[in-house]
Amino acid sequence: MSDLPDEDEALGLLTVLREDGAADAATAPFLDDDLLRAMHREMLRIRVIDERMLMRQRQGRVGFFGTITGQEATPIATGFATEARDWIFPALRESAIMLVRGFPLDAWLAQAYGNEADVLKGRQMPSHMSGRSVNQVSWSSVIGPQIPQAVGAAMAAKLRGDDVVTVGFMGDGATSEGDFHSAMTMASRFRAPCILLCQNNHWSISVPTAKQTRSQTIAVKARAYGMPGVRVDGNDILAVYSAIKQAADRARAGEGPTFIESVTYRMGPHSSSDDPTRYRSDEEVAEWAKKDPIDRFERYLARAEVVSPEQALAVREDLTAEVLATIKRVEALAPPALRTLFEDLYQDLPQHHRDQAAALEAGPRAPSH
Ligand SMILES: Cc1ncc(C[n+]2csc(CCOP(=O)(O)OP(=O)(O)O)c2C)c(N)n1
Ligand SMILES: [Mg+2]
Repeated sequence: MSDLPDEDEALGLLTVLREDGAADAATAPFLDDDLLRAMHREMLRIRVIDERMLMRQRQGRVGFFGTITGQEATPIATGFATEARDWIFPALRESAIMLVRGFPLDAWLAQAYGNEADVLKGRQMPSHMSGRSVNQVSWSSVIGPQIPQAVGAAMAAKLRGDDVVTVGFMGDGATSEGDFHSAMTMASRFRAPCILLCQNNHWSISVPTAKQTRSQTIAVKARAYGMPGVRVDGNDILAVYSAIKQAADRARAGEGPTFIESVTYRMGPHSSSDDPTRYRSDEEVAEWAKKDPIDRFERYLARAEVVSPEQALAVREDLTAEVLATIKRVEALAPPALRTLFEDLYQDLPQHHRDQAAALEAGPRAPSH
């Protein structure tokens, strides 16, 4: 255990941005202004998408949508702190990494609508985005399996000598699953080049984290597996960026996995199917609203004279126009063609499927009496 960093990393809270917008010189990463502006833009972009898509869901135009409002810092930092060749194994709130990596917004939104532009042909649960072109697998709707999958992919990369790091995400609820234990054990034992990152947003649907575990922190669990556990302020994008960059460097240098607990808060409902007012207080939500990760970053950007409040507003307006125009385009597309029901399973379609396809093509028959 002697090679593990100070226990404080797992019990404390790595922070860069102070409430007043100043950055802690001891922990701040050196990032150039263009990168800071790009990070800000991406945080705002997913915020705007979430606002607009939740409205679309309420209007009945899309069946399901999961927002990440309040949790933007972790996925956006991941998008910038990892390399394009690294693989992402998300839980439920990391689809925005795809956008940072250049996945087109049209194609991304098409996966929320499951229409003809959806590369998954409407077969996946809506909004469970994935993109082969950007090395990101689908959301894991089942809680936990993506953690050992991320470890397995990292072990494979190591065996093949590929310079690839994998990032396996989970929520706080997922740390109570058996898959968490298997993944942590294997990752550490085989020094897999991966980052296992828990977004502790304080809730697993209606179960608060305090009822999830008696462990002092989630990060400290990593020590028992023999790997560093780092607890970071998940509403502080510069702190999360630092933690992920260091973990990725460690993994690439052959020093094995790192476990990160990113402490944040889910501001919105668990998904569009949830009503959080049934199980948590308005006061708690109001307290966290004051810690909004975008506001916090904007105070820093203004103080550092990188993005003024007026410029931030202009970026938001610009993004709103772009997002609305894209939604309009994607919404106008047709559902996947019916014949796609018969695709991708057989090389040669069996006769009974051909008969069914022909019947479908011919349309409904008049009822026979
Ligand atoms: C194995 C399994 N159990 C239960 C569920 C139902 N479920 C979906 S999301 C969720 C809570 C997940 O909480 P957490 O891991 O903290 O992630 P968060 O939603 O907070 O991001 C549950 C219980 C499921 N999908 N899979
Ligand atoms: Mg949670």
